[in-house]
Amino acid sequence: MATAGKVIKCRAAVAWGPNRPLVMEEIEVAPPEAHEIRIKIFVTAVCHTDLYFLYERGRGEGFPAVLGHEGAGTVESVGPGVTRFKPGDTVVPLFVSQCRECRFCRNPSTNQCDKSWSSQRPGKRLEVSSDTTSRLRCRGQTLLQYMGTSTFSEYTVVKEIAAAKIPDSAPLDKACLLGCGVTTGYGAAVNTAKVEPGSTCAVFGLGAVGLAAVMGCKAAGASRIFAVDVNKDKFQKAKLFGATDFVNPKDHDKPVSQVLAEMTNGGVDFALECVGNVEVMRSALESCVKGWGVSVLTGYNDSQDVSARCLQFLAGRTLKGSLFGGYKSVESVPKLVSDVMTGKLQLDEFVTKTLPLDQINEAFDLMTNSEGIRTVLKVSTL
Ligand code: CXF
Ligand code: ZN
Repeated sequence: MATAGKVIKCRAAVAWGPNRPLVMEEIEVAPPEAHEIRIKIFVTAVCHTDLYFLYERGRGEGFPAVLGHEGAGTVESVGPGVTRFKPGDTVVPLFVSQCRECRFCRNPSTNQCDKSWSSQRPGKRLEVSSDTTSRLRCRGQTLLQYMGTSTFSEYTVVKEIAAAKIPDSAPLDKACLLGCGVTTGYGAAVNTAKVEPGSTCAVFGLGAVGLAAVMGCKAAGASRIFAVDVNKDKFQKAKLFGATDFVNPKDHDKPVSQVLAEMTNGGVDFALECVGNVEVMRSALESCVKGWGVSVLTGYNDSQDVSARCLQFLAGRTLKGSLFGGYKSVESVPKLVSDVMTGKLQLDEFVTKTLPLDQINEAFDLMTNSEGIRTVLKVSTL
């Protein structure tokens, strides 16, 4: 590649501060350093966590930054010591890495790689990489790399342990969704909750994560899948993905947990929270049946704590969390891409709009207004 070893000037959507629209800028992307790869991004989608960081969290730290963590593209160049990739490889950047060496990678029961962006910043919660590890600059300033990925840019640099190699023939507009939303929801059902055949499930929140969770419950053989959302327009799509029953909390004058308990003779076997709202997290737990009910939270909120009565746990309910659907990222994303390519995982319905990267603020507006599921942004051409 003619660009290898050189700084690349390219276009990116820059977040200069909270509660401000992104600005398309020319940025500089430094060459990858040891064990890093530089990626040309072709497509990226907007996830609710990007929106949360920019507009909902309301805090000033972590800027300026390049957001974005659902992307797909090809390797432009590799840094010293890279063994897993070569220029031209098709990849999905990963916000959860898999080094295969740390205590957590060696334990089959978790995907919490110790070298992940999230583990590198203990106590910092939803943050961006430190300025010494960012390879992005604009107008003389370092741009922080959100979630270690920064896919809202024509080029980005990630650690080689934070990318999955996928077939060149993979449909990239679907593959990028496996960088977060679909994997998070589907895996929360099949890996973390371990939904059982014949069981009853409730999915709270019917965005991309929730719909993927519905899909996961169906794939695991659940007999009834309750789709719960305050927006009735979401039910039609949930039905398409396998939901059998629909509950709008607004239609009832009692707590939704009570409504579900009455419909299931005491509560569901599995509940999945896919909103990121602490009240909904509590409700999901309370919707589980005593004795063995399992509630999994996938949503995120870093300013409010989740609370519940002790008796909920003493009565035998379990509350678990799931990051990236519990999938060990590097080895699992290629398998999920293969499931998309063979038709086992049908993701067409997730892509509700395609726009150029320049119109990224429109994609944020659509998400703010709960319109559609995922907007896929075309960043550059193959
Ligand atoms: C996020 C939630 C906050 C931590 C990183 C992953 N999930 C999806 O975007
Ligand atoms: Zn996400």
